[in-house]
Amino acid sequence: MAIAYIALGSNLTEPIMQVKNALMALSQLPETCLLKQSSLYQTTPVDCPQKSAVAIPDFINAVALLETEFTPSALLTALHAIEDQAGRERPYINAPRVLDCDLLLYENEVINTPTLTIPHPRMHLRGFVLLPLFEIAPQLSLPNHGKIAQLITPALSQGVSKLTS
Ligand code: PH2
Ligand code: MG
Ligand code: MG
Repeated sequence: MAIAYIALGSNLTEPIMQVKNALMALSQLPETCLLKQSSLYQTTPVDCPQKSAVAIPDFINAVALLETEFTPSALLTALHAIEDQAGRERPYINAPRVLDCDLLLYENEVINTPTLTIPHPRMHLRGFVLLPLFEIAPQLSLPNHGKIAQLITPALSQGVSKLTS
């Protein structure tokens, strides 16, 4: 069994429901156990191009910890299937989305292929990933980037707040 961390995000079509449904879908994957899930967080969009006068909606983000028999590439395929099931469309880079499921970490592996980069290349900079990840794995160290406790300080000012309900 391998340990994997997954980031979930949504800013379209009832994002809270989308992220909750995605957590349920992760818990139902075969040969996989959902060990931990973070709270849901409301987060300010980062690096999202605004294509019209309408403001980009805030995101709902969360992070999950899985134990799985899936290989990294099989897990990636399963995550894409969960996104497709939610009706994900990809009109342009970082477009608003009903659901984004990103594979952040798989064991301590460093993987660089055309379709998969682990650790996720921007996770060490992004509060919407780091704060929920810190909630469920405060002792974690990221390959190449060190302890999460040290990474979260600059991320605290990025507009990430835990949902209370
Ligand atoms: N995802 C992105 C780009 N920007 N910003 C927030 N707040 N939350 C996200 O999940 C997010 C983002 C690319 O996947
Ligand atoms: Mg993403
Ligand atoms: Mg993605």
